[in-house]
Amino acid sequence: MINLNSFKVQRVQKLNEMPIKISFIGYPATGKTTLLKLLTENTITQHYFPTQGFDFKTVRFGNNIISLWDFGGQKSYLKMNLKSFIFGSDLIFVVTDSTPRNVLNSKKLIKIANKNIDSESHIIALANKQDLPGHMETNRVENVLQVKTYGCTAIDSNEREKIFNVIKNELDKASIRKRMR
Ligand SMILES: Nc1nc2c(ncn2[C@@H]2O[C@H](COP(=O)(O)OP(=O)(O)OP(=O)(O)O)[C@@H](O)[C@H]2O)c(=O)[nH]1
Ligand SMILES: [Mg+2]
Repeated sequence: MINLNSFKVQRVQKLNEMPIKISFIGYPATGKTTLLKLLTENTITQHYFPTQGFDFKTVRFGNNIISLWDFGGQKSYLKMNLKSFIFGSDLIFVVTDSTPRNVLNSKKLIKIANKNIDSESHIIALANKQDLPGHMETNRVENVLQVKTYGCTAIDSNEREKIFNVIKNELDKASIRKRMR
């Protein structure tokens, strides 16, 4: 069993001095690993290898170092470890595949996550797989989830900048919230 404590990232005091922790959670095959690859390697492979446990990558983003955490979505595993996973996150992205069923499941996941975060963390949703026929539109996903939601297509390398802008936007908001406290 992996000892998660050794991997915990400390809470950010000043955004440009310490690593910022961003977590990606969501049920299996919603596209979390693909998103991380898009952000850190810009490689797109469409093979599905379920993430066993978790993975993380570090990127420099302006003056900040950001650690991106990718948590495997297997239900029993996720439920058991969610609290440790998201501990100390500055942002938590809940990734859904924009199907009605998965969006409803993601709503439940957000509820559970909300019970396990402190006031410093913030939950945002990514409505992924917007390229697939029959996908729910982003505003409909947002209405269901009741958290700020951005639409995306993680297998499209042109979306890299857009997703970085989402991160930048949300980190700016997080920084403003911190200053206001
Ligand atoms: N059509 C489409 N397929 C996608 C998109 N994003 C990811 N996929 C595919 O969905 C499958 C699962 O993607 P992953 O990124 O491995 O999913 P995951 O959320 O990390 O899954 P777990 O590790 O099991 O939790 C892969 O075959 C991806 O290529 C997308 O935006 N559109
Ligand atoms: Mg994965």
